[in-house]
Amino acid sequence: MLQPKIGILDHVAIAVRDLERSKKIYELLGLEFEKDEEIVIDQGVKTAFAQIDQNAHLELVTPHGEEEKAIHKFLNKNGEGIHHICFLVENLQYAMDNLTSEGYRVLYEKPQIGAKGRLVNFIHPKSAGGVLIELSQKED
Ligand code: CMX
Repeated sequence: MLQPKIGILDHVAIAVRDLERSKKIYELLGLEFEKDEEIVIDQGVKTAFAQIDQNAHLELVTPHGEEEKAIHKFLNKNGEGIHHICFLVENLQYAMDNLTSEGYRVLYEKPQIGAKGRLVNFIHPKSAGGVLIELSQKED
């Protein structure tokens, strides 16, 4: 199978307890956060994005809602810190099939709707050297 086109870093996500408080250090370092924060219901998170360069962003991500989702669990276990990295792919289903056929553990059977309404999926950290990797389908 041909290699999927993976390689453009879209964002590094940091799990935080308080978005506003956590923005400050990055603003002092010159990053500017998008005015609108986004709630991603399916993931139980609220996010704030800041552009770093043409492709890459910093994402601050915090729990939203009552349900105990992945980000709650991560914060309870590890405290604040780097949560995942996200790469853009041309075709998410293709990338998922390719990774699965190579023995990697992709979390969802079907692409999910993530931040910015993009199709996303994740590679389990236990099959990716301890790093949670998100794949996000590039917008046209
Ligand atoms: N980075 C690295 N390792 C992680 C991790 C992370 N973010 N989250 C969990 N782990 C590790 C745990 O520490 C644990 O390791 P040990 O067994 O050595 O203690 C192991 O993975 C646990 O795996 P698990 O029992 O399968 O499941 P968890 O309940 O801890 O959930 C995961 C892990 C990846 C399945 C879950 O976090 C998930 O579904 N993530 C995808 C969705 C997501 O992260 N959403 C939030 C962000 C959304 C957004 O930004 O839009």
